[in-house]
Amino acid sequence: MSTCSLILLTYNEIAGSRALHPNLPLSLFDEVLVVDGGSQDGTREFFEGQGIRVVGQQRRGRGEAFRVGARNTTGDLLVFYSPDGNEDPEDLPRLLECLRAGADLAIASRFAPGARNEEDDQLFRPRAWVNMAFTLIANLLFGRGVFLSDTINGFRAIRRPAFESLRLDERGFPIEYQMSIRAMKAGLRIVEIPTREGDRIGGASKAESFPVGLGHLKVLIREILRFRSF
Ligand SMILES: Nc1nc2c(ncn2[C@@H]2O[C@H](COP(=O)(O)OP(=O)(O)O)[C@@H](O)[C@H]2O)c(=O)[nH]1
Ligand SMILES: [Mg+2]
Repeated sequence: MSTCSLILLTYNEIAGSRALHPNLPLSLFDEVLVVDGGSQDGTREFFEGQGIRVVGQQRRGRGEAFRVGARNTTGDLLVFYSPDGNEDPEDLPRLLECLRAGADLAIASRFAPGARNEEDDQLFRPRAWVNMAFTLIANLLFGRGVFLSDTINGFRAIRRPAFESLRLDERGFPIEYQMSIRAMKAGLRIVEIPTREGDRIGGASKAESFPVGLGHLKVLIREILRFRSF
């Protein structure tokens, strides 16, 4: 059977890490690794205290963290999880099942039927709308018959050979968008599961809307200019 690695992505995420660690189904994984972006709030020490291996980053950014995670693990299946409260640990086995059933990339979608995103109880949902617009454009330009509802959520699992074949080079948050677009271009088998996005448990988001939105736009333009290659 294929081996699987759980990769936790953290940057000053102590409150969420403490609260969610007991709920993580660690026994499902052959290996668990924390990639830490330079936390100063004890996140790193917390996980080390739990006997979990932690690696740091030489270069900053969440995109870089994905690559550091892949490089420092050996599993055939890679599952990325961010312990900030947004991602439901109960989805972890479901993402794994998708890969075991043959998907190359499995995404926890905040916009699929039955899903919830953090702005759902608001009338004004700027973040959701911008996300959905980027996803719509990606589908229209790069889709291969399957309509994805969330190309941007970072809660996802991917086969290692697929991850490597996409040659992702984005440094920051838009790594997930780049991964989804390139996976569509490459004709990979992409599956979504509906997820219920929880509220952030503590600390602050590191994703500032404006620069991160601009970063997504840059990824999109670059992938358009490269047409079907990357
Ligand atoms: N390793 C690493 N993790 C990061 C970095 N930036 C953000 N994260 C983590 O990625 C997850 C998502 O970040 P967050 O700021 O909540 O983004 P949002 O959910 O889009 O608001 C959290 O667990 C962060 O701690 C980084 O540069 N390196
Ligand atoms: Mg978050």
